[in-house]
Amino acid sequence: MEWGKTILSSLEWGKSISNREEKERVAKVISSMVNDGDIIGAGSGSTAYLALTKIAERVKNEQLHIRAIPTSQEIRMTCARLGIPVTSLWEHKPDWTFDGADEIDTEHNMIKGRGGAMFKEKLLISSSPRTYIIADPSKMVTKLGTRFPVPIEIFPEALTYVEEVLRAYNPKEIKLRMAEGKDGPVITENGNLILDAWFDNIPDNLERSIKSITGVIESGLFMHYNVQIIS
Ligand code: ABF
Repeated sequence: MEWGKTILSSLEWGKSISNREEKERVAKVISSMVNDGDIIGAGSGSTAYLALTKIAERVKNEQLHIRAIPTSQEIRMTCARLGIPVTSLWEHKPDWTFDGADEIDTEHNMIKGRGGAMFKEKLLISSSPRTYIIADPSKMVTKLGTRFPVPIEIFPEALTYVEEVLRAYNPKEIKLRMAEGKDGPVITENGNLILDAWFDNIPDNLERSIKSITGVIESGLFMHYNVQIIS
């Protein structure tokens, strides 16, 4: 088998991306921001995927030397397939990060984590001096929690305890995220479970309150982060 002519190189992802035109547009804006030598935090999801493909075109055409820090294994594989070298937070601080989102309110608070990678996404956004959130207009909401629950990554054996404590914050519903087409829960890249919690109201301190529960690794609530929205 010739290295480079493998299953990885033949994969064609992103064929069924919704709102593709809008996502391509914001992806293009991100690729235009890349400078030679940049260390870039690379977010997950289809919009981030499209941004990476556009960045890869510039890297190839303009012989740019950049490195990406991926927020998920899927994006790490995408980088490998597209020929974008990767590094890690052990070795480099990102110059900037781009990522997608599920919901963004008028104050730029966000719900992320539909793909289950919110822990690493939050780590990269927190480590970056600048973050751009690329979102097609369908992601803008007047109130967080309208269309998506708050995802919460938890240590597996903490399931019952975390659920009990979470109930004190009056969620409408809490569900264990199940793997599509399987009779089992989603297991994150970190070996954990995800609880999806629906709230009528998401006060400013909910992110901190959830994070303070023993057994919670991270939530997909991003309240008052220093992000610039590209929509
Ligand atoms: C990541 O990808 C997640 O935090 C968010 O859940 C998702 C958005 O995906 P898409 O760009 O496909 O809508 O950013």
